[in-house]
Amino acid sequence: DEQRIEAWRPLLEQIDARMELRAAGPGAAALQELANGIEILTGTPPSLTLKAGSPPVIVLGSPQAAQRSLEELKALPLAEEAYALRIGAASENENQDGEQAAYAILRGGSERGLLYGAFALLRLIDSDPRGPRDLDLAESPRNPLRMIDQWDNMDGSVERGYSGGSIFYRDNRILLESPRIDDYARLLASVGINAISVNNVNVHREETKLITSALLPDVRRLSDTFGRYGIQLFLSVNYAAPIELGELDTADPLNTDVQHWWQRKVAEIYAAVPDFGGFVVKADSENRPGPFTYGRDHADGANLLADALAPHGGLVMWRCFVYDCHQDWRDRSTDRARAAYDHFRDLDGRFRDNVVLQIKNGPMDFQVREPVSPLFGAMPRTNQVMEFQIAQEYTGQQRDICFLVPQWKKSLDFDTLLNGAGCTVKQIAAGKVHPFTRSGVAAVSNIGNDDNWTGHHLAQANLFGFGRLAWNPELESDAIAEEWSALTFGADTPVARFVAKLLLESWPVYESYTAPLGVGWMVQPHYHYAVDVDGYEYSKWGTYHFADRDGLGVDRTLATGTGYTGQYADENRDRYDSLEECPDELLLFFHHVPYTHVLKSGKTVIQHIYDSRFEGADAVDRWIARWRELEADVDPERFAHILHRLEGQSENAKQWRDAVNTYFYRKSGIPDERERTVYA
Ligand code: GCW
Repeated sequence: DEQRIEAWRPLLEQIDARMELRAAGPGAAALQELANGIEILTGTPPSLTLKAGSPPVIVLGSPQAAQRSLEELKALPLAEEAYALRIGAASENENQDGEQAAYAILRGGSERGLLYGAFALLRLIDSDPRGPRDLDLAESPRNPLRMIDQWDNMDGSVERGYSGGSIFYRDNRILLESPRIDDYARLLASVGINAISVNNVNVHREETKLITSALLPDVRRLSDTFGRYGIQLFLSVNYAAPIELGELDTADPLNTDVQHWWQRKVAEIYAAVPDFGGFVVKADSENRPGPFTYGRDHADGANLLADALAPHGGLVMWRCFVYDCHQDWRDRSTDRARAAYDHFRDLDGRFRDNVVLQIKNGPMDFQVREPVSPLFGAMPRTNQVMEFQIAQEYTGQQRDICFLVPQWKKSLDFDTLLNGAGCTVKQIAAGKVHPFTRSGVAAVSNIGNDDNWTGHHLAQANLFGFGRLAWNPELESDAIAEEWSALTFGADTPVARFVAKLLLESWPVYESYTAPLGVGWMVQPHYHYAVDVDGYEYSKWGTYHFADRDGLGVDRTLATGTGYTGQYADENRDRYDSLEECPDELLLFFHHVPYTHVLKSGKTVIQHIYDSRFEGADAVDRWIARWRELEADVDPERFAHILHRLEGQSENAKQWRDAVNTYFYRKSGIPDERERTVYA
């Protein structure tokens, strides 16, 4: 490690920067991050010169050696968020006296691009075991919007937060004095996030006041903190704000008083927070207010806010998580999976240009395995972003390890076939399929005020991974896991190698001891951690597995089920409809089958249930054994913390294994072929 850093040293002693001389912009942040990062890596702060100039560039190492490349790079056309990085490390850069004349040049399409480049260079130095080498690279993000949603409440709690309390709020105040907020902006910028919404989509009484004159000055300071790192600030708003703030007695989107109210309100917000990004809205969803109250639809609702925001360049991120959460389990015709598409699809073309529909990756709710939401891409005239959940609500709550990058990639790679082959989610999100004016990806954050940010130390990999994937969805899961592990545990170390492996195994392992074959849920109601096979079976939330003595699964086919499959393009519909072609991992999402149904793997469903529950629990125990072997290679604090979490995961996995196996043994009466312990 030290040798590698030594090899970099000639490039890291001197920094010459040219940019506009603004103290609070991303360019200044780029310089500061580089200087700071270099000092941490080498122990010596670089010498620094700063002059006015455009486009923004930073030269590290020998300015003479860099000269010719610098002129070339300056002339390169770059998109606003893009950066170019050129490194000259080879020995031909030695000057006559035989001194190293290595250099690195960073050029941004803007200061923001420069900041992304600075972080990319630091990542390279710290994670690439090869050391400095000649490199010529230009990158720009695939997704225009790369957004993080906080579900933080002003009382200091975090909805579905598994890492302590909020870093943003306590006792209904904004924590402006907290250095965590500044560090969070740095973390997010380091992986290219460019937008953040800072309060829960469930907007309660106190948060409704974030858009009032009492709190807007504090919101401005938050906006400045994130703005310095190129991140635009959004707020979640309460659809009924005009009523709840005591100013009107209706929130009807077609009422002119309501329209004027929002116009004035938005003008007031922009006067106080000039760089404001816009609103995130959860309306008519899980008992939140919305346009349905007034007999209006979601286009009316979203356009009301969009019209108010448009003159200021603001966006409305309108969530599509709209379904009946007061369902009757006896009613077999209602299917929650259908809801988003049924509510929104026919509104295509009615939304303003500055509305972006925010659609959860699956049609249900962030389960360990779901098909891709059929609404994504199905509205060619409406901007869309896909919403992921970094917080592990249903995937182990940051107590169990579940590296979600492979799951997200599965969604992003899905071919919707909506305009013929190649209409993948990632292409649609990038705005390459439909003429979207704004699009991309958003995700629910997993951080809190725990010292390690994410509860489980290894859950940091999910936040990092989301940012990397949002920047470039073509990155491979193993590359992201390896990069994070190297940055966190040292490049090319046994710990980093094992952690990367563990991360990559963790989603399949988590799936293998929890709800089988795409059926979902089976969790303790409300908390959503730990097994309760029938926890939601007779509930109003619309989340059933329909297990009986003969079989299980949800029939969502066109012919005999809820017809959900009909929401996909024909070829995808046919594949899901067909018992033979439906992928095993989603079988029970789409079909109700007997326990004796034979999977493509050659196993019966019941035997698959038994086998994978045992395999999952065993895998966790193998991780523990390997982790113990690494004790001498990792600091005691992280060693103990990760061991402790793994032991908890092992217990959870066994609890799931036994509860699920026993449940299905009792239902089916079919014993495990391999005669392992299944409790009666
Ligand atoms: O998954 C569910 C969660 C709710 C959440 C909701 C949503 C913010 O259980 O806690 O509310 O999704 O996405 O709106």
